[in-house]
Amino acid sequence: MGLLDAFIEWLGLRNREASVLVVGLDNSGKTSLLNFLRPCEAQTNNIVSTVGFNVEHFSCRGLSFTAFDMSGQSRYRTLWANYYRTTTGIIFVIDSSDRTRIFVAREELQQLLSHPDVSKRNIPILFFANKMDIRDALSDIGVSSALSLENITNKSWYICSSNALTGEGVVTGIEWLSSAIKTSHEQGKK
Ligand SMILES: Nc1nc2c(ncn2[C@@H]2O[C@H](COP(=O)(O)OP(=O)(O)OP(=O)(O)O)[C@@H](O)[C@H]2O)c(=O)[nH]1
Ligand SMILES: [Mg+2]
Repeated sequence: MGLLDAFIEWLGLRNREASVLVVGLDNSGKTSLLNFLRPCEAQTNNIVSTVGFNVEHFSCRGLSFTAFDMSGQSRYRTLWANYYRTTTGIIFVIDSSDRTRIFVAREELQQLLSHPDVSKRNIPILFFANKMDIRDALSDIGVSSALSLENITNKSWYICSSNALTGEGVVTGIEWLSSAIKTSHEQGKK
């Protein structure tokens, strides 16, 4: 590393990169959350259910994110595992108003956590308890308890209520993920 590179690194000015996998059941709001993170002029009102996956880019706190927005439809969920090995962070989105399917979300989460490419790595996981605006939606504590998040002891994780339509909670969550990924990069260097 040259002197200038070392100085830029020391100042924390380098825009480092992160690859994140965005998963959760269909209709939970994954694409809507990522739409909110686009520049205003690139946001769309016409969001349709994702087929396969889409790739999105955004930045937060000096970190450039490449986000793989996976389809949550059951026939595409097997695609998620293809990205576990290379991902530096996971965003798991839950529709907090869908009390019936929260148990399906729980099963998908258990499968993700027990996958060999995830189970032994300290990949930070950000949970969005989305659709907080809907009456009778579960709180972040309710979602956390339904998914038994307290059992995740070997990874950094954080849960945040969100409204993907107004953006409430979205930046708070992404800022946490940026810090957690930077910390895991630093630990990886040691
Ligand atoms: N009220 C409310 N509706 C939301 C919110 N987030 C997303 N939606 C709506 O939920 C529906 C599904 O949103 P998507 O972003 O397509 O969900 P997805 O998780 O990407 O779904 P798949 O691509 O099928 O996996 C859309 O009609 C959104 O407008 C939210 O926070 N509140
Ligand atoms: Mg989608």
